[in-house]
Amino acid sequence: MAVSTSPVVMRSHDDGILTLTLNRPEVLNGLTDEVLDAITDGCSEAASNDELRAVIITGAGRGFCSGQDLRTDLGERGIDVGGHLRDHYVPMIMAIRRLEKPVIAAVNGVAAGAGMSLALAADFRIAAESARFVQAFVRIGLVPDSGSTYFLPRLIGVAKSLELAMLGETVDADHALQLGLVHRVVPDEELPSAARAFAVRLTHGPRSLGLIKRLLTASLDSDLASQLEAEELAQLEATTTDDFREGVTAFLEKRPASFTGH
Ligand code: LHQ
Repeated sequence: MAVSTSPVVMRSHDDGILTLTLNRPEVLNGLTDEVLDAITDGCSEAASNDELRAVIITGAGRGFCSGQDLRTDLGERGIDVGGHLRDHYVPMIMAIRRLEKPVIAAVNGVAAGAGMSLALAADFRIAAESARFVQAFVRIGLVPDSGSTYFLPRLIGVAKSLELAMLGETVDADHALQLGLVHRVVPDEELPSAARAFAVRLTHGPRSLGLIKRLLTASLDSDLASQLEAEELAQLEATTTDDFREGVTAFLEKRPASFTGH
């Protein structure tokens, strides 16, 4: 297992999985530019390294991510908040969505503000029983950012999204499961192994997993005709992969397929 440690995000890769662990537990993994850029860099590494086939994002300590670190000077007037969002938050969210490999948020504790947006940007959310989700923005007089206004209504509908965003109430893990915000809820101590088992399963998947992510991501903003066209192109691409050949051969030979991600 290769492990490299930075002060704010720990990176480890093992068995085709890149794990990014936000590592500022004293502020429940509040986001700074350095943290945001480290997550973006992690996604770039996952995109360029063929051996990596899934990414897990999680938090050290009792929090997943408390959103923007409010101890920085962002509250002061005159600070270029727009530039800050554009230069650090947007690249991180786009890197997660553009990465044609599955990204799993292992939500180990509170996910607040842009920390909740980060979890929503992932493809899968596995939550510990003690996980909580808070659209904390309104509590400090802000609007949801980092994609929350995009992902939330698509995941849970406009009515529930308005409620969460306007009331800023805390949603616990079971409620999040009921709402469809998370895929699984597991006991706290089982979260790392559950997230890992989920990721391992995906690392055995074919190259078409990335194409499926591309298509479903595109479908959120497109019409039927465009989507049918995108499916055709992606299917053409899928038929050129080694994994497609292996899938058909394995079917005909009545054995499980062994995919390489190519
Ligand atoms: C924190 C934080 C934090 C610093 C806990 N910062 N220290 C906005 C602005 C502009 C551009 C970019 O984008 C954004 C996006 C955003 O994300 S805005 C939303 C920012 N986040 C929040 O407003 C959440 C603030 N935190 C909280 O509401 C609570 O801490 C939550 C609900 C997350 C957890 O509550 P508790 O479990 O009761 O923990 P706690 O409040 O006691 O926090 C533990 C420590 O962490 C504490 O420090 P201390 O020294 O007293 O032990 C907090 O001050 C610190 N902390 N969040 N975001």
